[in-house]
Amino acid sequence: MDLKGKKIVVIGMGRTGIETAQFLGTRGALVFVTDEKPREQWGAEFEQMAAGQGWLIVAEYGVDILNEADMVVPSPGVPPHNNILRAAQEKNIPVVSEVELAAEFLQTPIIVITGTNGKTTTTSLLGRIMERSGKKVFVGGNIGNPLIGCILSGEKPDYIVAEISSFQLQWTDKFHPFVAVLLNVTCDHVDYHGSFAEYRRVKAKVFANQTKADFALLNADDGIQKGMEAAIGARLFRFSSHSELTSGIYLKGNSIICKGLTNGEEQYPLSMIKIPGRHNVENVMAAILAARLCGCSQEDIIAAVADFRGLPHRIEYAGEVKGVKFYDDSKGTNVGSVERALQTFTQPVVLLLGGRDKDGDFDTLQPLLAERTKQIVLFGEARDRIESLIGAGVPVEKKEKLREAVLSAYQKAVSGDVVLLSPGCASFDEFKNYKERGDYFKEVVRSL
Ligand code: UMA
Repeated sequence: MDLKGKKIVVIGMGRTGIETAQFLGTRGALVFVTDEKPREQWGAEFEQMAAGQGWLIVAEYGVDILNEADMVVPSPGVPPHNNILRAAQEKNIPVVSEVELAAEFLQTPIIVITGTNGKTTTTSLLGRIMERSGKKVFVGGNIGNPLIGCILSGEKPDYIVAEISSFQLQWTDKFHPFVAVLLNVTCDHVDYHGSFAEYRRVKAKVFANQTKADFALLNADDGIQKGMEAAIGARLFRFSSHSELTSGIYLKGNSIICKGLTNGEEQYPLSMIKIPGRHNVENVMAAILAARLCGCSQEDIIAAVADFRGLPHRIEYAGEVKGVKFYDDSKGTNVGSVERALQTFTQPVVLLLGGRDKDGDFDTLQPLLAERTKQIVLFGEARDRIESLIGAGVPVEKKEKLREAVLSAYQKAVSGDVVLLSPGCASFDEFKNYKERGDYFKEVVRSL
């Protein structure tokens, strides 16, 4: 792709937009940048990048920015129903996501981890396994650092391990991973994509350009993925925590068994996994398969998995007060992740649920809530909607803010119970992001 002299619009001056603009500038494009936020709020990183650059033009946020544009690169957070994006499509101006642009210029095999839940854990673990195996690896994407940054840094990794969200897949057409892992698909981001069906369609795009030289790794236990298999051109491997497979990787008793990669059968001890829950066994199995396909040894895999203690805000132990254990699952921003978190515990759970709603299908939680929770404390903007969906099977309390909700949850708990923050919603009604919400939760717990 020749970018020299092209007029390219970049929407959103967050991390992705800033690095994309910078990259386009280095390739000789004329870059028009815009953001719905006023310029004073774009931040120091933008000012630093933009200082004295003749190729960069700050333009007003609106459809006029498209005049004479050759291409638009939206930040992942800009929804497809955005006015500027709609107008670009009407004018037949290509809309291209940052990951698609980056992949065009990267000569490195890309291992993609996508799915509704478990992406960050699996991506981090796979990165660690690769490093343990002596491979040079760039770990990026939705995990926090855009892929385009790999080009800007001048690094020449052996592999790119990328956490890719549905937002990043939205505007892809040619994106072509060497290995694509789809961990699971449950309802999420309906407010962004318009429907669950559209979200599923976008997720399946990760396989769209793969060929027989590539690998697609699917979750055999996920019914939604069965419907995707027919259209996949890559070699398929599956993972399962529920049933034996003739080819792929599965859990059997206290072992993880991998078949079909080499002539024999490989076994990994379940005890090597230090992060809790069956969902994490699935994440580990997916990482093992991907790592083996990239030439990592069984020995290095076992050592890296055994060392991996998980990530903050993902069912993270947050302390104990008078026999009540607290867990921070602030990253659990959709209903599927609440389900996974609840399944991790055998003790009675007081569940903190709420925040900013993403049109989650909370009604589907009813049986699990009845089975695993003794009390639900709803908080934040979504509290009334969630209450109307979860039924009357479990006692419910409602609080406006997280702090009051935690205090109330603690009052309802007795020694031996678990208080779990697994909100099933975004954090933006009260916090900057899920990290801030999780840190605040831990602070309140410490103050008890
Ligand atoms: N903006 C507009 N118009 C809009 C929407 C946003 O101008 O309609 C502007 C905002 O004012 C802001 C900028 O766009 O200045 C923000 O863009 P962004 O939200 O895309 O943020 P980035 O900083 O570029 O971060 C993005 C991902 N954010 C989202 O997908 C919302 C980050 O994932 C990712 O780590 C980063 O790129 C690097 O690849 C975050 C996320 O929440 C963690 N992801 C979602 C999730 O995991 O559920 C998908």
